[in-house]
Amino acid sequence: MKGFGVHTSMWTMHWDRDGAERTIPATAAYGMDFVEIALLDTSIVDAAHTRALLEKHELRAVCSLGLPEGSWPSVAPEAAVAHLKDVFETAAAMGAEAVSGVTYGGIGQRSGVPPTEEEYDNVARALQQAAAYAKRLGLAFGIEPVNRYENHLINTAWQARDMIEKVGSDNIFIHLDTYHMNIEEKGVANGILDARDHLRYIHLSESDRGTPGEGCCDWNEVFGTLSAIGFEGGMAMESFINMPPQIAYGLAVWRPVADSFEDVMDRGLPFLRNKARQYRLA
Ligand code: LER
Ligand code: MN
Repeated sequence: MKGFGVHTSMWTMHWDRDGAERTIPATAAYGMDFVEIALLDTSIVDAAHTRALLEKHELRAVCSLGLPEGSWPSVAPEAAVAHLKDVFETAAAMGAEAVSGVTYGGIGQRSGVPPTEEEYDNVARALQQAAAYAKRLGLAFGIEPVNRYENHLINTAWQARDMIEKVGSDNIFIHLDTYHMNIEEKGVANGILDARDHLRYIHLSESDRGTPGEGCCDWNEVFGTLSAIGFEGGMAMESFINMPPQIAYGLAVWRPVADSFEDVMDRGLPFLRNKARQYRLA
């Protein structure tokens, strides 16, 4: 993964033929290098159709998801591996480079008590099997720490690093998100430095999930630290404009995060591109 991308939440969270047809040409028209496809329901996906559209518009793709209840690796590792294998097959058939996100649990999964060693052992075992399957399909496999209100297992870059070292597979990587780091890290630089050797992907997401540059994320710290570690991975703008209710619930997004789609694409995206350029990341 390399360059600048955008999450499909800008256009759709429903990846059927119609969603793909609306999203891929629009993403290409904004000059993106890749699109991040939310792969929440593989049964509605026409992978060959997506692949053809990606090729036509010369776009690369990364897929992301959070696991549904019933397939949470800490409590149901076998079901988690089965779910991830199905996602990997669809992602590979589309021609995606990686599958990432809350691949170690659910968005909104919380046990109500601190994580146990048994939960982490189950997660590590499931991720190890999943990573091996992803590798056979030529996919990289990411884990995205999210804030404490969305999941109780992996909230910081350091915890993600611990998990990756426990799993030990060479195609697994850390995927950070500025929104979550702004809540959980003692400074965004700390998160990036902790992830460092394993960091291959980052969500550029404002403190309120709205228009980048108009919240309280410290973007100079974000891009300055990425530049200092020689980051060469993918940077995906993530702003939740298009939210079906079941996703909004997990993310706790209860009001529009920006006045319009144009606010994010026409003001937020140039802001991020300029910052990346300022710090010699683009
Ligand atoms: C969820 O909060 C999030 O940041 C998404 O990227 C999860 O995949
Ligand atoms: Mn994210």
